[in-house]
Amino acid sequence: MPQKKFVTSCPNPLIFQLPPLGKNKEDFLFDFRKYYVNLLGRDEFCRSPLYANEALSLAVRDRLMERWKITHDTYRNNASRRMFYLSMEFLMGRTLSNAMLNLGVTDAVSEALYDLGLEIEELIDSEFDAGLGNGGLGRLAACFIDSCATLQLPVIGYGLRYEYGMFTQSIVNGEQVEKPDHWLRHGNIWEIKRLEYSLRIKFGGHTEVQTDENGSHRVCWINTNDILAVPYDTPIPGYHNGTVNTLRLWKAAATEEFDLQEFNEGDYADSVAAKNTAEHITMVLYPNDANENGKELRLRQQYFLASASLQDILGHWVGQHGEDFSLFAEKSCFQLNDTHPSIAVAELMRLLLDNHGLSWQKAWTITRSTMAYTNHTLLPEALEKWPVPLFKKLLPRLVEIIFEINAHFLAEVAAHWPGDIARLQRMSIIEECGLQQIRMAHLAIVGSFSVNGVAQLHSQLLQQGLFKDFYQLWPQKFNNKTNGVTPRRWIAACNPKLAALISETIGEGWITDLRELKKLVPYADDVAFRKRWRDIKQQSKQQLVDYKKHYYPDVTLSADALFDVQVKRIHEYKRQLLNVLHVVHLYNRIKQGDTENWVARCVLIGGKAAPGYSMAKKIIKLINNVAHVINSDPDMAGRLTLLFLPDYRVSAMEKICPAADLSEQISTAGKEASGTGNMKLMMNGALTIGTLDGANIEIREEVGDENFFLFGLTEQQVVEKRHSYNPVDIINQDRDLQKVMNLLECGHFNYFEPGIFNDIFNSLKCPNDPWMTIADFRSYIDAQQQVEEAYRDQERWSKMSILNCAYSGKFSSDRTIADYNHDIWKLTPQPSGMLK
Ligand code: 26Q
Repeated sequence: MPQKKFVTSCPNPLIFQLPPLGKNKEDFLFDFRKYYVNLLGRDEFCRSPLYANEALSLAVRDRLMERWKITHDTYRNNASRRMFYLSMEFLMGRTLSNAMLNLGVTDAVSEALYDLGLEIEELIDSEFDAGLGNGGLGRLAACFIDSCATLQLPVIGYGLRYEYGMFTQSIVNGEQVEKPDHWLRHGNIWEIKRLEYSLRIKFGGHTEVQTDENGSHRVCWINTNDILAVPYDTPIPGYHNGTVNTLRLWKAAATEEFDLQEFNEGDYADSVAAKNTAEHITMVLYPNDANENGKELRLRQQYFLASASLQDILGHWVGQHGEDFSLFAEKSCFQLNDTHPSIAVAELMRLLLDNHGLSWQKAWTITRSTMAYTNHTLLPEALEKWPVPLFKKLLPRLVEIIFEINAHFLAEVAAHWPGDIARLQRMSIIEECGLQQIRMAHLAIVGSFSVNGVAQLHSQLLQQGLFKDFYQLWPQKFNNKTNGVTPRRWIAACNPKLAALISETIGEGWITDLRELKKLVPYADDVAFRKRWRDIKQQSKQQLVDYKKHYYPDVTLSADALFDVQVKRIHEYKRQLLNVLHVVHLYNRIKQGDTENWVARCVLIGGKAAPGYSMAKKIIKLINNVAHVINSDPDMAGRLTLLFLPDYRVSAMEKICPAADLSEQISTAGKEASGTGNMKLMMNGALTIGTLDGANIEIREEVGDENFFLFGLTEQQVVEKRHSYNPVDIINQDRDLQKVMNLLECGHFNYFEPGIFNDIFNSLKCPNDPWMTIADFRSYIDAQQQVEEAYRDQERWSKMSILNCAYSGKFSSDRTIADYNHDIWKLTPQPSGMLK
């Protein structure tokens, strides 16, 4: 059945030539009223900030729209090379304040709202986070597309429009309780639905070889159950530059005739149910959890993203160039955000072979010169594999293509290492032992011209360990791209007072060239500057105290305490437990009266546990139980507080990082690929206590070891010590540690819940504990002592804080993106017109 045509004729281009909208206070006053009163039908008696937020967002969006169109036209007219960032996650957080900042209208809007008796903060805070990601990887994608727009690179982000994002977390009796995150409940004004660009995605069915009129063979994938992919576009503004790029997210919907057919057969209820099944595909974001591995729906999601995005891109190409793909590789490039979208390698082959009639050789040359793959983890359980039978049932044509790719690839390996059967088995895309499985990382490496890790150590470990065979075969494919975060959201928007002080001192250049923060170095020795720096930190801490009141109205907290922050997903390798051991150690010291020159400390821990990760959930419970004992003990008052901040998310981090004094980056060396929270905290003047892991190593290199609290085994020592690791011996030889373990194990923190933490204690004491927490206890405690010493001298601390910010320039995602572009994408910046 032919698809409906939505566009019947070309409208007159003159209708697009509207005069540019103003960005003054009066312009916003006018537009705000227009939307609030005329469109939304509200008046001065409406108390909900949601409508004021919507009216303002519409006014801001209008300014994005005009720039969006110009950018779009520029890219089309210049026919420049483009990059497509494929990611299962885009953890965007809120949009309004970032859009105002990048458009340069924050002040005008604040003044307009002030005249109306409205507070900009309240409107900003009423927006729901777009939580379409788990953590680091998803937020990285969001920072990257911000930087691409700021660098004016022709980039489109492709992802999924999950109906439910990352679950919201509340704490009941110390335990995590998950609730679905229905973030679209009140609509989403930032997205534009583009039904006219919907595409069909095939699932199931079988393949057949057919002969066409020229006598050549073509594989047809038939009898499929098709699902519609509907695109929703979100504008991504660059900073003060007029560029507005696109984030295109796909929603699954039932195809119309599919319903109709069943309807004709009288299965009305079934046809409605089928519509529902179709929509399941983009219903919910999968949590980052080993237990969710191998789920059929996840594979459907991955293919849905890859197929919709590639069809969209190829369709566009054909619209411009016809069926001539000779320049396609020169003009396009795909970045795969982990293996999650790596089925794109096989899907691009399928589309080029079956839909566009290219030869295998031509299709493979294009695929291999357009795909680039980023790895984000070394943890073996996170390496995706799919059982061949499942793959065959869902995507029969793709399995054929993957096996053919593998056959060609193994021939190449065999030619390189004749007779090395073990190597063939290790490198094969198909794992043969037991149930046949498809190794997605191998598919990604074989199908890409570039493979990168996300920090120096991580990239090095990929080359020497996990992907060693591939590195030996293709050393030139491998490279490092140390992560970064956008300074617009992570300093300018979330810490406006600090941003103003920095700009007043060194100018505004740092916002788009973060290395300029180095100009702050001399001011670290300026007493007056240090005082202003400290005052701003103090105000941010007070704001965080007010924020936490919402969750803990009864816990008193002084902004004078050292704010010691660990916020990230809860995982054993991130070692929130090591933090807890330290807190219990401090508790013991206070109880013993060892409080001379005591440094008051507030330990803040936040993060979500994957719903199926029971150990992580127990860790949350332990943190809350310890917090309860500490926070209700009068001996601790003014000395030690422990708080678990519920529902950690992007908008929470925007309040937390300006207030942090100490950044806890304490993973077992070799396990955290990079980390990006470490960078956000550093930029906001927090000092790091950390292991030599991920990007911590580079942070320390930049800021100097005298401004970083280092502890713990190195990655090499972790590997070496593993065989002889005996945590019980270590406990027995360390009085402090013994006391900490005794107190924990005697049930002091779970008096009425006996035994609930036994799994945790046993894992700590197990010689096979992969995270070797006990091994790092002593050096961690010593490093924490040095933290206290430094904090006691507020002048010294302020100096170190300023230097941490001053040397954080490397960790701008602008630098990361410039590196990707220089080494991999090779795009030319495309400034787009006069409107800034
Ligand atoms: C896999 C299978 C089934 C369901 C979900 C998943 C899944 C989802 C998300 C697996 C992994 C993720 C996310 C991983 C992630 O966030 N990794 C982090 O990436 C950051 C950006 O590079 C790094 O800074 C962190 O070190 C890394 O842990």
